[in-house]
Amino acid sequence: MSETLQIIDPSGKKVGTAPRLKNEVLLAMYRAMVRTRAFDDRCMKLQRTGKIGFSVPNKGIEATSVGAAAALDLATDWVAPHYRDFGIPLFHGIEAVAMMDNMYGNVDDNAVGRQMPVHFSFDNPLKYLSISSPLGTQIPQAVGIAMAMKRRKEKGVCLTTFGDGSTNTLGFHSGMNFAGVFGAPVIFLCQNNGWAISCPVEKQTASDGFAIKGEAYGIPGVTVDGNDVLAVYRVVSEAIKRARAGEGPTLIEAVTFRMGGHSTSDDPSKYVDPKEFDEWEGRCPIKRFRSYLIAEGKLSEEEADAIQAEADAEMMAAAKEAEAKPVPSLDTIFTDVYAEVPPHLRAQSDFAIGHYSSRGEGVNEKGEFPL
Ligand SMILES: Cc1ncc(C[n+]2csc(CCOP(=O)(O)OP(=O)(O)O)c2C)c(N)n1
Ligand SMILES: [Mg+2]
Repeated sequence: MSETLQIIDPSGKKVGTAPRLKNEVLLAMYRAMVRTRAFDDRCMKLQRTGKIGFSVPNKGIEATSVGAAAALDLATDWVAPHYRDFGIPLFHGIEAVAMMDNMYGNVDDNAVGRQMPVHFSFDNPLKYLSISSPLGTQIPQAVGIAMAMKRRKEKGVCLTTFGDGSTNTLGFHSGMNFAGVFGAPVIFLCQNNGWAISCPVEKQTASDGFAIKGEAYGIPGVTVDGNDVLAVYRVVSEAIKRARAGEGPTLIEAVTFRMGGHSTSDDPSKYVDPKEFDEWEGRCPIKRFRSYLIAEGKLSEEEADAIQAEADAEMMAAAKEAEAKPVPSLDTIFTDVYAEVPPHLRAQSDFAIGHYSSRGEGVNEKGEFPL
């Protein structure tokens, strides 16, 4: 494995040259990491109490998502995201309630409940593609976006994020090859979190890490400590600089760890050694950044505690607000695919709506169609 860049060690000590960032940016990064964990924690509780159907644990990944997000210039840059990336929209000002609307699939969810929870679709200004479940599909999409910007001589770059397991998809290979040949301004960020569901990294690939995979495509590969937000910020910023200067793509491997199950449908105690969780708890990205900011005099213990309390309250309120909204109306099942609903779908729609009305079981006071 190539050398792993680290700027803050697990105890919070500075061991490398920190990027020059204003205090307000450092604090925005810290706040986004804490909010990411709070959003994740709230969603896990909502799922366990039967309020939402599904979630994807983000615990442990906060520095990778937020460090990368902070390096982007939203005026020009696009994101083609992985599903385990709550920190990118949260850093970039998407309101937690908009994300909760998707978790509940309520009337204000941009996908009006047609997607699974965690598969967000946001409005601009965040140039953030909708999340799709098939692994790796976002990678060639990112290359296409980047190529379009290059051909139009625009300044933008596209960041795409994906997991270690996703490097075994056709999308990864075709995307990397195309980007290497044509010099697309794209940043490939692989979150190596140790697992693809229950398949460990050693059983996914015989190569020495993931960054080295860039070599075969003529793309520089860099390895970074994915639990060190400043190191992630630095490598992504450098990759963006190269891409903007016309020097082509970079593959970044962020080494991190999934501090939970694959999803709420998974039980990691069946296959992850509990010692691994203990070890990685000692490398917690949030504790590490907090200690660093306090040691540098940029944050006090009291301020850090207040940020935590605010984030917990924010996510609780967002969940309450999303939960109080009605579900989408039944007719939305048939809209938004065709400009004009074709006759066979019109007939199905009339039947479904008529069925409920004739049984006197139309929309209840919450706007639901009870089965
Ligand atoms: C093309 C495709 N194959 C298989 C799956 C089933 N699947 C869903 S998530 C997952 C593991 C992905 O692992 P990784 O890319 O490392 O991301 P992580 O979940 O660890 O963040 C698999 C195999 C899928 N969604 N799409
Ligand atoms: Mg993984």
